[in-house]
Amino acid sequence: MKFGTKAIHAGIEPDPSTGAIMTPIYQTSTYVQTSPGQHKGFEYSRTHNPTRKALENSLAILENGKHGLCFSSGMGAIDTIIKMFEPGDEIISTNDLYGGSYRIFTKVFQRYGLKFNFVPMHNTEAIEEKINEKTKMLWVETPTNPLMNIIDIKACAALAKKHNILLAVDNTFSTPYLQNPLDMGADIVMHSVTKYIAGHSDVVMGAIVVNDDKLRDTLAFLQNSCGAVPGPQDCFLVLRGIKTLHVRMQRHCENGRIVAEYLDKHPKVGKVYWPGLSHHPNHEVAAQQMKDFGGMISFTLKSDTKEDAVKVLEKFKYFTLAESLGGVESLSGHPASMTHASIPVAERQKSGLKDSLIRLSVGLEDVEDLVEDLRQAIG
Ligand code: P1T
Repeated sequence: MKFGTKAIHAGIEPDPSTGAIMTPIYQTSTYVQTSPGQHKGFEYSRTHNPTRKALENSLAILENGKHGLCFSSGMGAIDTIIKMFEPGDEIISTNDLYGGSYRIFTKVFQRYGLKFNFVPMHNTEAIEEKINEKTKMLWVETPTNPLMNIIDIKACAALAKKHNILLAVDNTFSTPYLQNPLDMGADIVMHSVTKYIAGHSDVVMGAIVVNDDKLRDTLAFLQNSCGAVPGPQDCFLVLRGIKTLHVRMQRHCENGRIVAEYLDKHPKVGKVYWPGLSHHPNHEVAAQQMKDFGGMISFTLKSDTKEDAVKVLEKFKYFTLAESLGGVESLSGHPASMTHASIPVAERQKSGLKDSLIRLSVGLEDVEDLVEDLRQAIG
């Protein structure tokens, strides 16, 4: 089955009691038992819910995986993955990553005795240097948020295998339409479903997909024990969003290319970060592991000052200034003071995240209007 067909049909069965073609919103916390332990597969909605189950099956199939698990947010999914580890364990993470991921690693889990090493993972050699007998997992984001570095998933999988450690990939920016990390040897795929998968800026949700049965059981145990599950109404909205994921992603990529190429030629623009540009330092790896290059673009102005970046952000009409990404509408952001403000300045500077950086989530509007918005804002 091809991706678009999967997006519409995968994991979805007509409702067994009514034949409803759309999975109903099972707005229930509990399920009647005829005798203790005798039920129809559902006991309590923290553990299972039929609407959530349909979504988990759909996501597993889209990622070419065996098991899906949905969470109340992307952070809820990350929290559950990291809770698999013990004090003293070490995790190697990319040094350019979502500020909230950096925050939970350093401000929450470091307090419980876990150690995180941040390295520029687009340089695969830098990873191996940090691996020791305590290392338990590689944490990859690709493209990275917000600098759009591309990390070679197959090379990371080879390293993880060699050292008998796990490889987790935050696939939020790519979506399963653009790349499937499990096919490239990853053990865990994680998503902020809030973004492209839901696609309409109306839901906060996270997901994990794995192949290994034991890994699934450990994660499901932690999920059920700690409780970060999404409600059925949100699951319904995401099931609806998924049905157009392939069509939306095609347009995000098309519009992304036109916007990136416009910025790249603009005399007032300094650097453009988009993996589809042939001069992007990891363009070759991106071309190998991604179907297309996505709709996330960052750039700086030639003047390279925060003040000028803020002026542009204030002038946008369609690139609305807001956190988040991946919805039908275009958004803009200032990572240093918004999504990545929780990363200390010195760390941001080490990874190359400047105060002058502007991040765009290119939406599905007519691209002529988006280019005109850039023209009037940059001047
Ligand atoms: O917001 P939430 O659904 O909890 O997902 C967290 C998350 C995880 N991973 C990546 C790569 C992300 O980009 C995010 C959330 N990011 C934003 C809100 C943002 O504007 O970058």
